[in-house]
Amino acid sequence: KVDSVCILGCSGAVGQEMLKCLEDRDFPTEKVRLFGNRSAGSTVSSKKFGDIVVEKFSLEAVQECDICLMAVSGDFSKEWAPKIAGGPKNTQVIDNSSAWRYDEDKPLVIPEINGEGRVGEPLIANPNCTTAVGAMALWPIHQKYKLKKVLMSTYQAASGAGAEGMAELENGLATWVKDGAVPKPEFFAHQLPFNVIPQIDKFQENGYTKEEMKVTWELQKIFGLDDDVKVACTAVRVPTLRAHSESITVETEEPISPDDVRELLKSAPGVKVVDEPGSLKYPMPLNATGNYDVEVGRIRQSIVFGEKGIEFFVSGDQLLRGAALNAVIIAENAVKAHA
Ligand code: 2RA
Repeated sequence: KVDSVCILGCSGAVGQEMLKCLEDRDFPTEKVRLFGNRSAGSTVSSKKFGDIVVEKFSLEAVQECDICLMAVSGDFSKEWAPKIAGGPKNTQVIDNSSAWRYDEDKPLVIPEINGEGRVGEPLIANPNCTTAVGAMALWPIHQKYKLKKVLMSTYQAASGAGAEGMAELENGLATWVKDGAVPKPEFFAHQLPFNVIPQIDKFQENGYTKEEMKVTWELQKIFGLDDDVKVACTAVRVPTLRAHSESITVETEEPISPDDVRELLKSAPGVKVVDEPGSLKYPMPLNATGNYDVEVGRIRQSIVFGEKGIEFFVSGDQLLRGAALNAVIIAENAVKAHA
C-alpha cells in the first residue's frame, strides 16, 4: 500500500474516471489527493476515500504523493511532469497526454502488452485512447500470426474530445428537439449532431491527421513493430457520447481464420468477444460504455487478403481502457512490484 496517489486534472472527463477506477478497484492507497484549477476549493465525495477537497496545483504538494496520475494538457505535462518525477519522494508520474509518448527514453505502456519491466520508471506515458482500444485485440493476433498490414477506420465518440465535446453534442440535440435547428458549433469544427466529421486533430504534411498518425506511431512503439509492418488509420468523429469503435482489417504473415481468432481472443486479457451475428450480437459503443473490456466481433475472413487476412470491429470505452483504467493498472502494477 502507498501513502498517497494524486490526480492532476481531476475534474476533466478522464480525471473523473481515474478517481472512479481507484475506488472501484480498491486501489491500495491510504489517501487520494485531487488537483484541479477550475475546481480548486470544491469538495468531491468519494465512497472509499471520503470527502476530498480539490487543491490548486503546486509542485511541492504534488511531490508529496507516491504516484501522480496526470490528466492534463501536453504543454502542462511537458513543463511539470519531469519536475514532479524528480522530486524528493520520487513520485511516479503516469501521464495521459501526448507529451512523452514519442520520446525514445520514455516508456509508452499498455500494461497487458508491454508493461513488464517498466513498472519502476519515473515517468510513464499512456497511449492515445484510439490506439489502446484497437491494441487490445491486435496484440494477441500479432503474437500468434504476425501483423503485416493494419488498416483501421474509427468511429470516435464526442467525449474523446473531453467534457466540452460531450456537452456540445447533448446541447445540439436538445436545441434541435426544442427549436428544430442545431446551433452553430463552437467546439467541433462542424456540427456533430446528424453528421460525422472525418477530421480529429490537425492535418499533417502527409495528409493524415495527427490522431491517425498516433495509431501508426504508437502501435509501432508499443508492439515493437518492424518498419515494414504498415499501419494506416482514418479517424472520424461520430455523434455518440462515449466509447470509440474501430473497423480493423489486418493482413498477417501466417494463415489466420476467424474461428481461431475468436478462440484466441476469448482468453485475451481486457477483451470480450461479442460475435453472434445470428442473434444480432456484435460490439456497439452503447454496450461497451462503462466497461473495462474492449468488445470484439464481426470477425470474418478478409475477401481482400484471403487466408492471411481478417476483418473485425471493436468498441471500447475510451475514457477507461484508453485512459483512466490503463493509467490505474500501470499504477497498481507499480505498487505490487514495490510490495
Ligand atoms: C479523441 N482520441 O477522441 C482523441 C482524444 N485523445 O479526440
